Amino acid sequence: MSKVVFSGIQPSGNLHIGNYIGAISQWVKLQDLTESIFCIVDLHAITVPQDPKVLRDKVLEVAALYLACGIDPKKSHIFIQSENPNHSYLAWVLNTIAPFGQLERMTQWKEKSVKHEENAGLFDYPVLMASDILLYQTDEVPVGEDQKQHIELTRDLAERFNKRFGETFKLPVPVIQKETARIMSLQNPAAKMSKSDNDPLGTINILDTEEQIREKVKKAVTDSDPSVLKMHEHMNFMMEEHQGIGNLLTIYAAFKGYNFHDAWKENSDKSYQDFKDGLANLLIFELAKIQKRYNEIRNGEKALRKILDEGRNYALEKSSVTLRKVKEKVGLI
Ligand code: ATP
Ligand code: LTN
Repeated sequence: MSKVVFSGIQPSGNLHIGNYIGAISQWVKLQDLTESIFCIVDLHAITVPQDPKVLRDKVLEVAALYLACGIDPKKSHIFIQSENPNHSYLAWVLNTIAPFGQLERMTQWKEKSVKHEENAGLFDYPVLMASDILLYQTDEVPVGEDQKQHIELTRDLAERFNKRFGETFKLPVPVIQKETARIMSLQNPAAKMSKSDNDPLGTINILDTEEQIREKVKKAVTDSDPSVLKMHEHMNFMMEEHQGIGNLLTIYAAFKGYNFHDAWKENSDKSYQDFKDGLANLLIFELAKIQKRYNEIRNGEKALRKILDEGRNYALEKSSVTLRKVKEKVGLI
């Protein structure tokens, strides 16, 4: 039996190259080898304020981007979280065994609760995420580094439940790529590239125009020392001491399909300006391919809706098997 892979992205803003490199590009590789389920997690997105009209459109945008980036509906199942009520049902049950103190220690909660108005949904976010994963008896969860803590919590909740009520859930493991787990902001290389960054120059979105990409790469922070690119070839050192330039090399490597060292070798003789010109051209070329496919998919939304309907039916059927077990164990029938 093949492994089950589950992952998701919130439709809470514009998808950026960090989401693509850290998450989606891994999914594309995994879908050939596993039973893959990819979700658009709209219930998570509403834990911070969203404009309802924009949210509705963003859900379709993210779905179309999954496909445009290479998720193949013949190999993977794609669905919208809120169309499968089993997720919120299991979240409620898991809430009753989730330790308050552990939820308080979640980094994402600490960061988001100061940025936004606190609400119980934001606090409970990781329990809903655990439900997403556990409902499908998931083996592997391909994500960026920032989600590792949430998957540890998911495992803890599964173990607690299994111990208290008997074997019910499989324990999932995170799959995190070493070199590309954390793409940093182009303006503040100490912070991760993020949909919710207030500085638009820090983030390159998958649907950015050629002009936007050129401007953002041109203005990206590099280093006050002009010889860094020539002198330092080791990724760990670069990411610790010269994060700006190390991050740009990581992005270059990801879009070329190289490792960090090969990207360094190809660019080490260049000035920052020439390297940036090459990086901008590469991003424009690669993102244009995704954008072309994206526009075709958005122009044929009936086909997209059909893929999402099939995904929802599959998700409902598969998750209902686990939820039935949970209800029986807890005494809810
Ligand atoms: P937000 O700012 O709204 O929290 P985000 O940009 O951090 O959003 P998410 O929707 O939280 O993006 O993440 C979707 C997936 O992309 C997750 O697997 C996450 O780990 C990964 N990811 C997000 N940002 C990066 C990044 N900068 N580098 C690598 N992976 C990332
Ligand atoms: N919390 C994740 C999004 C997310 C997710 C999931 C990822 C929700 N449910 C299940 C993997 C598996 C985030 O903020 N990136």
